[in-house]
Amino acid sequence: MEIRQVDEVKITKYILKATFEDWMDIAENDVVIVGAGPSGLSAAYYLAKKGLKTTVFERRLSFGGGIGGGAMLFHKIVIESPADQVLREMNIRLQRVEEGVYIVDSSEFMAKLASSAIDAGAKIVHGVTVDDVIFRENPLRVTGVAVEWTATQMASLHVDPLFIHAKAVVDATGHDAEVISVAARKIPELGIAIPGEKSAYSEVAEKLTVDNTGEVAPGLYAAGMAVTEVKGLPRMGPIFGAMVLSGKKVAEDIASTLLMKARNT
Ligand code: 48F
Repeated sequence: MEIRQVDEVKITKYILKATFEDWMDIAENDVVIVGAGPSGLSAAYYLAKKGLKTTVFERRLSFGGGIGGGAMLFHKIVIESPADQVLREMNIRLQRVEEGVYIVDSSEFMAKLASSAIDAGAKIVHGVTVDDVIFRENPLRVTGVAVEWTATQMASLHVDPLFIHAKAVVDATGHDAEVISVAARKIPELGIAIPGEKSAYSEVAEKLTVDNTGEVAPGLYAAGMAVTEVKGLPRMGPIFGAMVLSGKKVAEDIASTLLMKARNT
């Protein structure tokens, strides 16, 4: 086998050129999603399918958020209807255990959620932490995010972030609702009060989480477990239907708002 020889500096230049072209492009977006867990990836899939320019920033070097850890590191996930429809759309295999309740393999769930979002046209950038938002007054609105390398943060280096514009920002960071928390603290005019997540009550938590998914301040949306934190709802544990349905709902809300605005301009 003849393996093509590539000079080291060429490798460097190809990587730098392609990366900087990407960053120039993703500096302005229709939607920025923070977190590549189940809610963020589902939202990215549905937003990109609608033709909206969607970038996901994920602080880790992996996909899936809490999916991989499952419950106590067990690698099976419970999904209930109607979320199974979303998984079927992504060719994720389901094992029925009772009417409307299914078991899914966590690695397949993570991989196919991510590949579905990417194939639909979403961009996912790893190793980047969102540590703040951008806002504008008159009208008061969140207009983007501040991003920093996760590695820089871990090293506690004093480095300024870069800023990224978006017409809508989705906090899909999970239990800590990191983006909405920082916006609530630093922009009190947004009037966001965060009651915090309640203890587990799975039977009601799934529906409440999906029903409460949406805009929490102009331009700033909550999906997944960030919703339970921001709205003071109970947690549900290792059942994931609400996570993908919440991602789908936030995508539909944002798409209808942005597409309506585009029609009216
Ligand atoms: O935690 P995570 O999976 O959030 P989710 O989509 O799903 C929650 C479930 O996994 C589970 C549950 C369901 O029953 O309770 O916990 O709401 O994924 C959140 C992702 O966001 C990343 C984090 O690494 C994870 O992959 N993340 C968190 N904060 C930031 C971030 C940040 N500031 N910047 C970038 N990524």
